[in-house]
Amino acid sequence: MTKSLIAAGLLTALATSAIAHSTLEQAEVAAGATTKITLRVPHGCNGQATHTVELRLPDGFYAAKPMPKAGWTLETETAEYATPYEMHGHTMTEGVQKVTWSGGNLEDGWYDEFTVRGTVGRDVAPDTVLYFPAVQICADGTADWTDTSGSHDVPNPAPKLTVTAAEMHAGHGHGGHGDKAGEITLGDLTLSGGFSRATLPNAPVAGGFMTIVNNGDGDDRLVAASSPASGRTEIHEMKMENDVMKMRELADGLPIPAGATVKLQPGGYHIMFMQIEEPFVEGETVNATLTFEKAGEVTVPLAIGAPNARSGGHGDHSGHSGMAKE
Ligand SMILES: [Cu+2]
Repeated sequence: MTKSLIAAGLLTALATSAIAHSTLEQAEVAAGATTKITLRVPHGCNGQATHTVELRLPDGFYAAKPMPKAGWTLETETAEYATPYEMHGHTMTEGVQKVTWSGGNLEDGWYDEFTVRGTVGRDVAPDTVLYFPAVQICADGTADWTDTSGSHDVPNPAPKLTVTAAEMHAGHGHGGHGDKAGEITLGDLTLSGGFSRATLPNAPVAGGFMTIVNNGDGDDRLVAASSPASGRTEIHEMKMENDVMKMRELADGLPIPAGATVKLQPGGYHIMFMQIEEPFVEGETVNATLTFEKAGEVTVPLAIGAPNARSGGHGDHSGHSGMAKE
């Protein structure tokens, strides 16, 4: 009786370990996006502890930076990209293509994650599957996750994610010369220079900034903003009142008069991301969907700069802001 129970338990354990593959936490990423990929390692090699994890990065995944892990030695292999990548006006021809974390001890009964950040090429076609083959090395064998056939029937499928269509023309990538980079046209409006700022730990709010030009003959008005990154998104202004800078919501929205250039900038008008769930990380992008009374709705990618960024680094050629302080 006791013996058969143990046997049944063993069978269950074996079955479970055969099903639990190493996979990526992320299922999808937009072309052109800078993203974190997280390799999840749910068990060892046939019961043994994993001491080394190797992760290969696919063509189409650029400017990769691995995250170090306490207790593990981090090594990278740099090689030429099969397809060079244009970023910020220069061509990247090589970068990290393999990451190895070694010297660790991840017991079979434990779970851990291994992280790399990188950028998916803007030219990678939607529905492309990027494979990140991984190998776990144990004292006496390996668990490999290197099959890139896409078949569901193999015992060792490589971790993967699917590329989705690029977000709207962001301030990165081709397009050559700065002025037009990151410009979005929506009816009579031109939006440019969109950026946000990295948040400090535990800060639940962040600002969104850009320049909006109304090239038309009619007045318009920014009436609403939303973002997948924030629980609530408002349109705010900052104003000096009795020597104190005060922030308030513009309940009626922000007027964009005919022919006017309206700047959303630190210390002035801004999009306010509130109840943000995850910190805004410098180098990543946050999307804000803006609704205008006349021009309609548009999603604007905001490049996340340093916590004290004054501009997006692209497309902000405006000169003096008039409000140097916040
Ligand atoms: Cu605000």
